[in-house]
Amino acid sequence: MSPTTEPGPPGTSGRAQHETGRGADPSRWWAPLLGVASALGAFAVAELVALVVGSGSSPVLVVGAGVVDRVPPWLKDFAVETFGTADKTVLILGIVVVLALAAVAAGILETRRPPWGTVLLVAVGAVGVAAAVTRPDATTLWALPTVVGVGVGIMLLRTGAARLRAWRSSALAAEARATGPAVPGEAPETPLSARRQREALDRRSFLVFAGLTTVTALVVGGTARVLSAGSRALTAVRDAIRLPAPTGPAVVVPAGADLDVPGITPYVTPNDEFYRIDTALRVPEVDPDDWRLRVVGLVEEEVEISFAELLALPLVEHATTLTCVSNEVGGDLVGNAVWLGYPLRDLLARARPHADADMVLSRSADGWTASTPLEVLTDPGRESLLAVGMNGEPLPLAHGFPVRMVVPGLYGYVSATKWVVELKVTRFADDVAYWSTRGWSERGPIKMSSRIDVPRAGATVSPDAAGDVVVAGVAWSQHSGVAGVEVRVDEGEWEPAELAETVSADTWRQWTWTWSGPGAGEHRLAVRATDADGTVQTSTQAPPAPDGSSGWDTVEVRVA
Ligand SMILES: Nc1nc2c(c(=O)[nH]1)N[C@H]1C(S)=C(S)[C@@H](COP(=O)(O)O)O[C@H]1N2
Ligand SMILES: [Mo]
Repeated sequence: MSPTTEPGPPGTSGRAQHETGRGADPSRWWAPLLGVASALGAFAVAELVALVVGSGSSPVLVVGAGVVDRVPPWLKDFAVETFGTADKTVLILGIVVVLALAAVAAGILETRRPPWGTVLLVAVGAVGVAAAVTRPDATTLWALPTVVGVGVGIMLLRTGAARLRAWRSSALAAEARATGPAVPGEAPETPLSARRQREALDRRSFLVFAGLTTVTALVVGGTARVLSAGSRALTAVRDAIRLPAPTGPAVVVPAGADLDVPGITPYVTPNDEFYRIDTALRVPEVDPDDWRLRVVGLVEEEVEISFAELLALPLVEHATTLTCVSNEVGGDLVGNAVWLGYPLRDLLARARPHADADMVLSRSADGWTASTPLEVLTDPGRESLLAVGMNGEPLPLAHGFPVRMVVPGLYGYVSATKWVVELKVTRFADDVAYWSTRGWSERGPIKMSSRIDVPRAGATVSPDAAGDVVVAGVAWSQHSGVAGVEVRVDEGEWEPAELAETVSADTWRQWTWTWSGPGAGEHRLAVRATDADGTVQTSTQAPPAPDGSSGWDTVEVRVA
């Protein structure tokens, strides 16, 4: 951006410029860039204000969150299918592109047809404010980053546009004098050198302004972003927490839960490898000192507890395999952990739900909701937990710190509320949860499933010295438990696999089967499970929506 180079498209011929007389118009290239510079300024200021107002209030995030909540289910499914867990990044990029186009338009409009650029910025700002104040966790203050940001953006745009127009007219004047008749309204005797000087001054005035705006915006915005990585402070709070030991027996994972098969999914999923699914564009930051859980609705007595009170209650440990309803057959949106928490049935017993209640609508700090059947949560035979610990540590921030729900046997979208802050005892007839209004079933028991981990699909395998190929994987049927797994080669007989140990009926189990003397060439392996009730996993193929995928996992391999 050297102030002495004329920003024109390379290759534009000088003759054509002189003929049309518009070649010297600097606003053609600088007006769009002015729009972008002003937008950068607006965002830098907005980020700065968001630092004070709260980490969730930054304009791009609130607009993104608004989009997440409003996209039609088919588009959401398409995004997840196409981009997987990168869908959030793609969404943010999309918003940035739209905003950049709006900024370019604002720059051109404000230069050519003032005040239409200002009007456009006000309109974009209005969308931002609407998105901010309709966030479930927002206060009216959340409008502030957008309002102040857009205000500053408009000032920059108007100042810049005025300077650009000045430069434009002096550039055109110099150009006209150089190539043809004098400019109307200007004394013909103004020497060309004076006009050139005038143009140079106007050019410098604009370019210095645009350059300073851009550099300042980048520095201020960048600093604000770095400072807003406030989750670092919360990480420190989390690291300082010492969870109490369970009052009941601790979960001891026997060595036999993990088979000695390279490439098999471990029985307990390490926290940093655990799948993450939620609608949050930025992980909600819930300070345990501020955290309260309220039990409200159809109850005899409302209950409210703090984090310290929760930790002081008798906590239990239980291993539960979580599964996402969006998991495809053979997919990896499933993980197993040892959870530490307080039984939800005990908490609900304190609140004494009314007899006509049949559902608990749990709500997170960021306004997401899940509907869980009340009878599942009060079932004495089921360890539904208000969890604070995951595999011996406080919950990771992304997995619901400081407190989440974990319910054996139900898909996450109807049970596993992270950053949970409210339990509303209600009725399915009266309330609907987040995903139930978006094409998913209001109840979501997990479907029995099994997966082949080894060999990988498409692999070429060679039998070992004994002429065998090891086939292995995991199978789950939470709360009933997996009692058997069978494997089939091509369309042959089902052969029983060997099952690893487990610590509860609420977790998956590893399995392995020895494929003896496979013939060379292409083969297709299939797996199916049987639960503790003797039910065999269905072959009927179903997609994830509306209530979970089904069918047998199959992999094609080549024996060489
Ligand atoms: N607050 C909140 N909790 C949530 C969700 C969410 O979007 N927001 N998603 C649910 C879904 S769909 C699943 S599958 C599980 C995933 O939990 P994980 O990310 O710890 O694996 O969280 C559940 N809890
Ligand atoms: Mo999910």
